[in-house]
Amino acid sequence: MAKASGRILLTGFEPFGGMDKNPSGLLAQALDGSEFSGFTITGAELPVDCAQMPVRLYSLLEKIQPKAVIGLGLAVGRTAISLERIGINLLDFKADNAGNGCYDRPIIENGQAAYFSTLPLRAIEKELHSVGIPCYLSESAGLYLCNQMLYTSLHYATTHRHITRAGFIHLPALPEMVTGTTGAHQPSMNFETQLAGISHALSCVAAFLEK
Ligand code: PCA
Repeated sequence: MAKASGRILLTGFEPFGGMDKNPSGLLAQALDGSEFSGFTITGAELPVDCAQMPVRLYSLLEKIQPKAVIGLGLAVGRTAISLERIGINLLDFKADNAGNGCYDRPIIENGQAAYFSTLPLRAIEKELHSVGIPCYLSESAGLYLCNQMLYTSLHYATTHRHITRAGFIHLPALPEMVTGTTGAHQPSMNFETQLAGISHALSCVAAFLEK
């Protein structure tokens, strides 16, 4: 049997909301070029701008033609790595980095209400727990850019059959983000643990793509 090959697109986001870092963008950068079961990771950072984010995402998807796409994002307050189950066709937020606000706005006009993630979520959960990394399945990716990225990727995958798996993973804040004056009392996870967690998630996805 020929060895599996191809690309997995791993995106993260730039910092937003007045924070000076975003672990998701740092992880996408750190994992760019790495290999899992014959699949090469293309790591890229997306803007926190609801108009520009899809433009950048579509251009990456067209250029890279990945077999799977995994979005990463920061959700301050999450206690563990969270595997999002569902992306919904709705945006509702006050301001992104470009100052855009959205109120009760569909992501895709007349698009279906929601899509389920097609990542092997239970397998990823099991794998992370087996190596001692806290993680859980989450029922809401919010109504901001991360949900937009998740819904947009799953919608794209319905018409671009080369993408067989798509989904989104939210990350807790980094310790240094919650030890200043603003983040006190928030949970955190260090970068090395997040990196190990996302690496294990990528091996799981690559193993599923191989089948
Ligand atoms: N988190 C935000 C958008 C960018 C990010 O990293 C979110 O949860 O929607």
